[in-house]
Amino acid sequence: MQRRNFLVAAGAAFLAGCNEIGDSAWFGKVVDGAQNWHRGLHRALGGGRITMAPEYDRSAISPVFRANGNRTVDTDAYRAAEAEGFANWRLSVSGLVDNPAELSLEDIEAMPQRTQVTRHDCVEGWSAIGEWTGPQLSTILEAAGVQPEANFIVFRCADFFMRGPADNRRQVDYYESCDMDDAMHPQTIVAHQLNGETLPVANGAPLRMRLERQLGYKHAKYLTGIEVVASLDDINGGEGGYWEDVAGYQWYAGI
Ligand SMILES: Nc1nc2c(c(=O)[nH]1)N[C@H]1C(S)=C(S)[C@@H](COP(=O)(O)O)O[C@H]1N2
Ligand SMILES: [Mo]
Repeated sequence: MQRRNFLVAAGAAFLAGCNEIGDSAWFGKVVDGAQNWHRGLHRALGGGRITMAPEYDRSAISPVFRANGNRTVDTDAYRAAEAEGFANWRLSVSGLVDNPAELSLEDIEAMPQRTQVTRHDCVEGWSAIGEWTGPQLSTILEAAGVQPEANFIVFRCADFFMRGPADNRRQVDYYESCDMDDAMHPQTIVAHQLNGETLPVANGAPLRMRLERQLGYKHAKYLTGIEVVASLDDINGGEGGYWEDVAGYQWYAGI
């Protein structure tokens, strides 16, 4: 992955040479930290256009969409929610918004929907193509009225991993985040269907994120909340995601 990111960045640097990378103010901003450098150059590949993840024909859909990480949520509350078909599941929209909300699945299904057939790439070395359906995150954020200080969206999840030595096990919640560019990207959706069916529990029922330009671990499953924040510093471990906090994964996992 490291090498791939490097190649993407190197390719972008090359292409950007024909563009406006010489502009010192813009370049200064982009090279402000290695991660921002990668992120800026990844975006520069599109020459200012929105870069879209490839979309496929339905015939390319994988016969089985593998599940990875947590395949269910080990709490009584989740088991009860599953038993009632997630009828009372709520997605909270909170933080730096004018109109905080608690959205039901009905609310989410009543919004304009996007369906996309995309390839999911996991860092562990497998990929699968699936068709995802749900409202664009931008629709939800526009309705919520994002305030000007907003810089990131935090995705809260119902699940967790137990970590630490046997005598000091602690529950560490899964979460993820993205910047406003990815949040407003047309392919960033809150999915409630996989391959035309209700999202299976193993794949994050009843709601999971799809952030198609980034690696698998960014696509938060068992979504309970969308939180609009100015900084990630005070959120959980401060690195912007579960794997980023516990294992040093890159926050910007562009592919
Ligand atoms: N809440 C939550 N989201 C998660 C995970 C998880 O364990 N919990 N695993 C991540 C990883 S590493 C991958 S590859 C994908 C797997 O999605 P899938 O189970 O639908 O294949 O979900 C991501 N999102
Ligand atoms: Mo993954």
